[in-house]
Formats: sequence, C-alpha cells, structure tokens
Amino acid sequence: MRLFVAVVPPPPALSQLQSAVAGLHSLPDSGRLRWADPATWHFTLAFLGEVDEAVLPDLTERLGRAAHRHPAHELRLAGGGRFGDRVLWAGADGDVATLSALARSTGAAARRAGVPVDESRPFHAHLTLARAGGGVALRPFAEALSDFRGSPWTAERLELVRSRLPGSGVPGERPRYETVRSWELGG
Ligand code: 2AM
Repeated sequence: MRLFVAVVPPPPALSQLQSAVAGLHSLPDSGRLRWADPATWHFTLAFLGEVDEAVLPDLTERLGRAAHRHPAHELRLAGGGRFGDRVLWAGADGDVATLSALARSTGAAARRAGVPVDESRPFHAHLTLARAGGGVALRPFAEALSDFRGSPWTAERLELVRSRLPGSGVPGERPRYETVRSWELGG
C-alpha cells in the first residue's frame, strides 16, 4: 500500500486557509491548476511510497516511538510559496524546528523498518495547495498568500496515511487518503 506520514492542521486552521485560498481562485489561470481538496490538506513529514503489508507492524511500532519522542508544538499556517512552477503551497511558522525534528525522526524510523525514504532533501514544511502541469506562472499565487497568517494551533498527532490513487481514469480525479494509524505526540 502507498503510505505517507503527515501532520494535519485542525479544522479551524484549515478554514482560515480556505478563506485565504478562495481569493486565489479569481487570479488568471486559476482554472488551469489542479487544486487539492481542502479536506485532504496536510503537511507531509515523510513519503514512504509502496510499502509491503508485512512491514506494517515494525513500521508502526517505530513511528509510534518517534511520535513519543517529540512534544506537541505550536504552529500557524502562514505565507505561501512554490516549488518552481509545479507546486503551490502554504507555509508554517511557529515551532517549525520541532516539526522538522519530528520529520527527521519519522524518516529514520521508516528507514529502520526497511522503507527507503529519501533523506537527501532537507524537510521543508509545506502544505500543497495546487499542482500545475506547466505553462502557468505560480508566482502571483504565492505572492497573493504572502500576507496570510492564521491563528496558532497545536500539532498534537502524527498520522500514517494511506493514499489510494485514482483508478477511474477520469481526468482530474484526486487520490483518496485514509488514516491508518495515528499517535499522540509526546505521549
Ligand atoms: P507534497 O505534500 O509535497 O505534495 C501524498 O502523495 C503526499 O506525499 C503528498 O502530500 C506529497 O507531497 C507527498 N510526496 C512526497 N514525495 C512524493 C512522491 N515522490 N510521490 C508522491 N507523493 C509524494
């Protein structure tokens, strides 16, 4: 199964971001972006890819231990940015150092369970809002979010999420996510 590990902001924080993102839909080319469903917005801490079911007991044990080693921490959704003209994202500020440390531990836990998580790219806290196929400049979208600052919230849980890719072949259909396990931070 295809898995990733994430922190999901609470509904009030997501609604604030949704209001800010609503303003972006009036920008030119907005209709050419593939917008992520706000119900699935999250910060990916580690992308595990295809994982054999046999690995799950060891993986979940190790992820649970990683979650317990890091405290709950305060974050805000803030600002926006882009990875080239491919991905538009919302950022975080606050105790991003703890979130980053949690992401590193999560990757290490997965690797110890035999899941080859890429450690070459440093963690960059981002919540993907939209993807572009090419030919759309994302800079105006990122700039429109630069002043956004949501209210503080506490990241309290680490979630192991299963991603089911669309099988229908219908263009624009998005993956479905389902939380397989979650752990309280600090615990
Ligand atoms: P993103 O947050 O940067 O878009 C589920 O696919 C999640 O895993 C997405 O949120 C996606 O990241 C993240 N992810 C990281 N690396 C990925 C990869 N190589 N393929 C697909 N998703 C990846």
